[in-house]
Amino acid sequence: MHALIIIDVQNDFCPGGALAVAGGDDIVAPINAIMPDYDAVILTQDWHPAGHSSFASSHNADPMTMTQMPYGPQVLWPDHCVIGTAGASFHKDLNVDAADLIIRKGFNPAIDSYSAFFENDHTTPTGLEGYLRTRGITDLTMVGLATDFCVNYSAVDAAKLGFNVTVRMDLCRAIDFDGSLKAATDGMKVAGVSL
Ligand code: VGL
Ligand code: ZN
Repeated sequence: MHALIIIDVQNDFCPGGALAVAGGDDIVAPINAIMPDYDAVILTQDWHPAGHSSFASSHNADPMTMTQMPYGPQVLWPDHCVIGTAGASFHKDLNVDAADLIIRKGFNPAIDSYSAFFENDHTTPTGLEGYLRTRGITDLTMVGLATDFCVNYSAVDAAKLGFNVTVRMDLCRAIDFDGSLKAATDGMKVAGVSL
């Protein structure tokens, strides 16, 4: 059984959004087109309470600077994907109706969650692993935003958990902050992810 996991195709990560990824909206139509090819379609949704600890505004810091959290280094982002806002909604053209499951992440105020499987402490699970295993899913194809953050962390965690993981780089777009795209690509290869 093979699932398509569509990471964070939300307005704030598309052009015009708070944390816009260049070309983020280019991937929407081709992602819709491949949905019927999979046994399951899963969407993830970045979903932060106002004042989230990953927001630069919560630290009186500039966006795109680093801070130290109890769980390790953390990029401080512009406020984005705040629960219930238009920025947190899926891109209007994404075929949300085709999804079997929508998994939200990042709602714990104290911990960011790039990965669809674990929060950034690398131990708090989102529950997605159990969902996939109980549905007999062994193979995952990942697409979405952003290549170097949420797609990367999700793909590496999935590979570590023993899933066969493919990332469709043509259906992802990157933030590419401070060499993050190269680091992510290298890290995914080392983890055994097919790119
Ligand atoms: C993401 C930064 C902060 C992502 C989410 O979806 O890649 N990046 N929150
Ligand atoms: Zn976020």
